[in-house]
Amino acid sequence: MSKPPTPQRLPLRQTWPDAFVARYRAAGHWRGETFPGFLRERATRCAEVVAVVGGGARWTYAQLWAEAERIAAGLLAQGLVPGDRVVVQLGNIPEFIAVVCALFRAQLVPVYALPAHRLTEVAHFARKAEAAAYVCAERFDAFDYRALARDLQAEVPAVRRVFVVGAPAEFAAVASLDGPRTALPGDPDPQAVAFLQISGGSTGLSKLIPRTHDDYIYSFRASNALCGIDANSVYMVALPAAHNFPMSSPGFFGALYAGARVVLSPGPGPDVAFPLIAAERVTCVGLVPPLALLWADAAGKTAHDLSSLQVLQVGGAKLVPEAARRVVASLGCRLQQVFGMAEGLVNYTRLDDPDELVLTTQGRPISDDDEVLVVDDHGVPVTDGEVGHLLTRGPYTIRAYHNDAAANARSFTDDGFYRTGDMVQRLPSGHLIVQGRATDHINRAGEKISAEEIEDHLLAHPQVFDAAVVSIPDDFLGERSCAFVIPGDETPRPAELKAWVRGRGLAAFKVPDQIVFVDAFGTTAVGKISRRELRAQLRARFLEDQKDAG
Ligand code: OOB
Repeated sequence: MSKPPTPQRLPLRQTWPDAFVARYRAAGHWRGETFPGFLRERATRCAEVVAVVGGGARWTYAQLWAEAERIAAGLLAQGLVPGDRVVVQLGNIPEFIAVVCALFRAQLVPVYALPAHRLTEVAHFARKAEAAAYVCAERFDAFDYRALARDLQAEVPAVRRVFVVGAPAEFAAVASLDGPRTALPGDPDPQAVAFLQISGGSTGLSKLIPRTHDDYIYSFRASNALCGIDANSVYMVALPAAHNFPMSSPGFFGALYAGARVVLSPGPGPDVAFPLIAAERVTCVGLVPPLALLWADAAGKTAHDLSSLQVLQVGGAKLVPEAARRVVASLGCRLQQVFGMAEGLVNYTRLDDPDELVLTTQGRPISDDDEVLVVDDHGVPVTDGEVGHLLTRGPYTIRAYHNDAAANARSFTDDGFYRTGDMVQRLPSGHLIVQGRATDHINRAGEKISAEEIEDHLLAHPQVFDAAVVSIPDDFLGERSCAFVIPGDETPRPAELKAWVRGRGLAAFKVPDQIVFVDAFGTTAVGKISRRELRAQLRARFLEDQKDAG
C-alpha cells in the first residue's frame, strides 16, 4: 500500500495560560490522565466486570478494550494516521463506545455528529475539522447513513475513508477491521485535544469545541463524586450518546472511569428504556425536561420495576419548578438538575441539597476553580439575586473554538471568560437559576437551533422574501420554533417550506414547527433594527395575538 499523503491541516489546540495550568495541576484537577491510559487500566483492573450493555451485546472491560484495540489497529492499517479527524455518527449502540475508544487508542480525533444530523451538517463538521474519515451505521432509526456517506464524499473529497457498522456496501466494515497491534502509538499528551464536540450553534453554523484529555477527564471524574457514581452504579444512556450530557455529566465516560456498567438505550422513550432499567437495575440516567415528564407520566402506569433508580438527572433545558415537583412525586428517586454546556461549565444540584434548591435551581458549578461572573450589559457584576449574563472560565471550560476567529472574538472576553449566552440569577449559595438567554437560539427539548441558520435556509427559497425564526414557549417541548415569513409574489404552503428546510440536508429537529406568513415585519422603530430586536418584536406580537385569541 502506498504511504498516505502527509496531511496539511490546521493544528488542534486548546491551551490555558501557564499560571492556570499550574493552578489546575496543583489543585489535582489535571492529573495527566488520558483516555487510552485509563481505559487500559480499567481493562486490567475490572477485566471481567460488565462495561457496556446494548444491542444484544454485553462486553466486559477486557472485551471493550480488545475491541477498541482491534478497531484502532484496523483504522491505521487502512491508511489513517494519528492526528486524523474522524466524524463519528452512530446511535446508542455498543459500537459507538468501541469506535470512540478505538479512535483515542490510535490517536485519531473523533468529531461527534448526532444521529439526527444530515448532509449539510455532517459536511460542515467534516470541512471545518478537515476530517479524513467518517464512521456511520448502516442504518439507524430507518435512515441509511451509507447514502449520506456517498453524498459526503462527493461534497468533501478529503473524507477519504468511510467505515460502517453493519453491512458496509462499497465501504469498509467496522466489524472486519484489523491490523498489527505493534503499529499502535503510545499514549497521547494529556494536554492534547482528544476530540471535537459540536456547539449548540447560537449564531449560524455549529462551532467545533476542542476538549483535552486532562480537562474532560477532570469534568467526569469530579461529576462522578457529585452524581453518586461508583463501581456499583449502572448508568443508562437514554439521550443520544454523542451529546455532552450523557457522555460526561457524568455520562458513560464517567461510568467507565468508575468501573461501573453502561447500559445503552436505543431510544429515550419509556417503552424502550423501562424494560432495560428493570432488567439491568439501572441506578442513574439523564434526561431532558420533556422526557422527564413523559417518564413521570409513564412511571405511574408501568409494570416494570424502576426501584433501582437512585438519581434522575434532568438538564439541557430549563426544568420549571412545577415540572420538577411532578417528576419527583412520580419517580420517587432523587432529582438532580444539570445545567451544562459542551464548551465546559457544568452545574449540578447536589444530592444532599435541600429539596427547595433541587426543585428551583439549576445547581452550582462542579469545581471550586470554576469562576462564575454574572454581569450586566456593560460587563459590570450584578449583585446576587439579580439577573445577568453568565460568564465563566475554569479547569474544563474552553478558551477558544477551533478555527473560528470571529466566534472566538465574540464568545470570549480578553481575560479568557466564556460568554455562555445564558441569563442567570445567582443565589448566595452559588446556585444558579437560568432565566433565559441573550442569544437567539431555540432550545427545543434540549436540541439547540440557531435562528440565523434556519433563516438562511428559508431565504434560499425562491418564494421567501424575508424570514425571522423565533422561539415560542411550548408546553411539551419547552420551546418550539416558529418562522415568520414574508412571502414573495406567491405564498408557498407551510408544508412546502418545511419540506424545503428538510430537503436542505438538515436535522429534522431544525425544521420550523410552525410557519406564520406576514405581509411585513412592520415595526414602529425608526430606522433599521437588529435581527434580534425584530425577532423579539415578532415573538411578543405573536404571543399577544394568541392571548387575545384565547
Ligand atoms: C447541554 O449542552 P449544550 O452545549 O447542548 O447546550 C448548552 C446550553 C446552555 O448554555 C443553556 O442555554 C442550555 O443549553 N441549558 C440549560 C440547562 N442545561 C443546558 N438551560 C436551562 N436549564 C438547564 N438545566 O445542554 C448540556 C451539557 C452538559 C450537561 C447538561 C447539558
